[in-house]
Amino acid sequence: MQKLRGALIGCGFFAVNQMHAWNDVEGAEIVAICDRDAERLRIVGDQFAIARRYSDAAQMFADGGFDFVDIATTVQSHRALVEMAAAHKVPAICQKPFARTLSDAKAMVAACHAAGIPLMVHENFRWQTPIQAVRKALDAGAIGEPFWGRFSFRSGFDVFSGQPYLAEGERFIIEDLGIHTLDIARFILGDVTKLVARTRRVNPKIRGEDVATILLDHEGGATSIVDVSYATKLGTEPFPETLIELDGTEGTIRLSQGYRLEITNASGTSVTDVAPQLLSWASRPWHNIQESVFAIQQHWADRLRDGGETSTSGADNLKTFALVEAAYESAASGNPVEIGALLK
Ligand code: NAD
Ligand code: 89V
Repeated sequence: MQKLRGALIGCGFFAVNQMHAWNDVEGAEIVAICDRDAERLRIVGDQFAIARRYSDAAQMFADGGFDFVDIATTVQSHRALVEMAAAHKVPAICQKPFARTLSDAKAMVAACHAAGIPLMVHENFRWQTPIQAVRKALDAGAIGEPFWGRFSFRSGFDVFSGQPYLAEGERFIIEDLGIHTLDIARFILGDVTKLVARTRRVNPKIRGEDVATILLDHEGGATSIVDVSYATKLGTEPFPETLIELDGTEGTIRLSQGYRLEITNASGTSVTDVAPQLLSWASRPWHNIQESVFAIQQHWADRLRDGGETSTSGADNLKTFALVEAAYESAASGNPVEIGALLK
């Protein structure tokens, strides 16, 4: 089997995980990289022995010779780079947050659709082992019909040292982290019709909000809470675990700190360890995220080969991105926001 050849744009903090994961993905390899920062290009090129290096994405696309592009830059460049991929008919993966605005995100999906190329958002959190375990338990009917849920990420971890730009934006936790938690809520309980949100900034050294609480109505009738915080100082730091509580007609699921999955139903209570693997290149506490990076990239390679739709396609991600926009709108106005109107 000939390997799919990929090109990666953006050789920053997180791209190193993506490069390691591409080394492990069966059936794909990175053959070219691009970064406008010469030092980042050199570091990543040398670390992963990539000979084809570019400072300009347009030049890389013009030279071609790859089957897909992995866009690992920050949000400002996503629309231009996805549209460049569409113009060259190159299937594209784009990091989250997908775009700066929902209208940009819609334009990106439309451009790839018109070009006839697959587009996947690198929304990896739903690919984490503990999240997949919750989904599997629900699919197996372990708790009947879920009617209530809580998706919680509360931490005091210093994310700003690795990603200084997170302290600078007008928007912070919903756009950067809550976007994952909202996607998990959709993945577990289905699409959302309406939400209401409250936010605040506790850390005076950053510009955006670092705490958010969001109440969601799901299409299937369930109600859930998504609560996220980077201002929560706990005895044992849980970063980067998403904790889940689900109540169903036949039982309950609790995914608690330490990757402990407890399921209670008529058969009694079972407890399972759903900890992620520590991949050879991974390091704690990031290994949960790092393993999901491998999983989503393997999924991309598999779907690119068989022509199937990816779990977090651009079209799917519009429904997560709409929740981000709705949460900011609701926090600003104080009112609930209907999601259907945003997606029209
Ligand atoms: P970063 O600033 O460390 O790296 C971005 C790199 O892209 C920089 O080296 C920059 O020079 C380069 N770049 C930007 N625009 C470019 C362009 N037009 N052409 C070529 N190079 C360009 O950022 P990061 O922390 O690595 O984050 C990158 C993305 O990954 C963000 O969107 C972030 O939200 C996301 N991220 C995702 C996860 C996750 O688990 N899914 C975790 C961390 C970061
Ligand atoms: O996953 C992310 O997008 C990261 C972090 C986990 C630090 O929020 O930015």
